[in-house]
Amino acid sequence: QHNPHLKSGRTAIVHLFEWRWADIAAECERYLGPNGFGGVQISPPNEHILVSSPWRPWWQRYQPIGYNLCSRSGNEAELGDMITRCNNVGVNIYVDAVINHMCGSGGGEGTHSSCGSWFSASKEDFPSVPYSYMDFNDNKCKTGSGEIENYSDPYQVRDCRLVGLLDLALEKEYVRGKVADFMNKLIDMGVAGFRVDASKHMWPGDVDSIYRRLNNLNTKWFPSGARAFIFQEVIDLGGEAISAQEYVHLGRVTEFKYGAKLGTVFRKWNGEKLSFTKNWGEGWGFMADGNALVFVDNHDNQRGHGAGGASIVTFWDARLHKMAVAYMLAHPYGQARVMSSYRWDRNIVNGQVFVCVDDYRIRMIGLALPVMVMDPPSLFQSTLTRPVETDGCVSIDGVRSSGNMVIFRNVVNGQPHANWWDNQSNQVAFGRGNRGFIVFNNDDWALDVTLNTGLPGGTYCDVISGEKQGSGCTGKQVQVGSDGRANFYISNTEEDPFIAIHADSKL
Ligand code: QV4
Ligand code: CA
Repeated sequence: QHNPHLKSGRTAIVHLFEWRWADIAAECERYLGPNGFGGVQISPPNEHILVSSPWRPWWQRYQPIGYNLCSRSGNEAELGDMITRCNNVGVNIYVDAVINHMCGSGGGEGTHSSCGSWFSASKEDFPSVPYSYMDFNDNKCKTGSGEIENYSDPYQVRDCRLVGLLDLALEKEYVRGKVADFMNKLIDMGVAGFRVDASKHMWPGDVDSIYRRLNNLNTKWFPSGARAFIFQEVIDLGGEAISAQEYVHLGRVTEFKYGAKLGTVFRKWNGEKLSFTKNWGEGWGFMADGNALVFVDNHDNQRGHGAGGASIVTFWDARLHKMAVAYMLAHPYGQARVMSSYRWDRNIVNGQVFVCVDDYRIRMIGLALPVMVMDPPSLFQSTLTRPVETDGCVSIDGVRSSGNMVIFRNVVNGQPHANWWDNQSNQVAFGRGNRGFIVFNNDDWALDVTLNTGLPGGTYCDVISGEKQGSGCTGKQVQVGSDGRANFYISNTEEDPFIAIHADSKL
């Protein structure tokens, strides 16, 4: 089902990677709700293995032990409290559902799991579900190693083990029922839908059967008869046996070409130019607008996992990342998702290490402070929490450019892509009907041009360099004439070489 059921006036989803439920609940009330965010993609809530080598890596959460709802992010009560509190302020919750597999075959035996449930990876025994060896694809998989060896063989990709992960027999009624029970419990608690992990590795017919078993959404927050929003993780950059098209009738699909191409454009690789994005979207060979879930980067390709390639822009390239995220949020194509996770700074006080955890707002602006490694020291990962006040870590600018572009997307929602301009190089501008206008300078020289914005005459506040506060503006001001035309000047040396104005930033 393709509709994210966003509350009226809301358009964007944020992935709060590895955040704790209690922190997300507070963030919904404190920031996401009031600032127009539509929903949160949460990390997998199910019971997962605890990996010791390396110590407690983030990816242990993609190795389920069962469907009890206790994970590194919190327990079932905290999860329920978060869902309720976020729903109550208009922010939907989407669950990352890991249903293709259980833990890795080398996961051992014991109670090293997030709720303490006993399991045996070697015997394929997971009593808390329960699943036994009969519920896995060992006989169906035809490769010698039992692993996916060749991605051009769709049988292997669906029936064999993805990096050693015990592959569930989703053709079995019993297994489908257990997976559906897990998802239905979450639906009844009030979630709005699911990111379906590793969808490429499941037969479309199997997941279809599971989706059909899902309950309607909870009528406390959603219209009666509403079906869960489904967005499926299929990495399709072309050239593989399995295509995203096999899944689009079941729900939306992650459009991985989007971030890969946008990164290539902003990096000016392969002769790409921003001016070539006049027909961005389906014109670039992406899937149909209504099927696409789009993003600049994700938790895998930020970390060198999964596909996407070197072109993906992340917070490591802060300036380009901010521009790319703004481009995505300003552009009408697809259901947009922004990414948050964490960085850490080593801060040693009296022999104790303090972790400075960041959020999507810092992510987007790019980090003023140096980033040491991708992930916090493992010691802290089991208790990762985000302080509400992160002074000393926060760049206030970061709060602005990303958050304000989410508001931009809300303000221009439903308006057509309009008033395109480019300099045949890397300076471009476009509007959204008569509601918003954005100008980018990714060239090595200044932009100085008068453009038709499509907006009513008046003075507008740029929401990138500042924002409207009361009747004033803390950033650049743009004068739009009664003919809709305005002059823009953007130096190529600015930290944020782009300007965005919209109906609600009019002074
Ligand atoms: C190791 C060996 C294997 C061996 C196995 C034996 O490398 O060769 O067979 O042991 O037990 C981790 C390790 C991996 C390890 C495996 C099993 O990285 O080395 O195998 O666990 O223990 C995340 C991480 C993976 C991680 C996995 C499970 O990215 O590295 O694997 O979690 O902890 C493809 C897929 C796509 C996938 C993408 C990463 O088509 O679906 O790769 N993306 C999603 C998630 C991703 C997650 C998974 C799928 C799996 O976005 O975060 O993988 O749920 O493109
Ligand atoms: Ca599979």
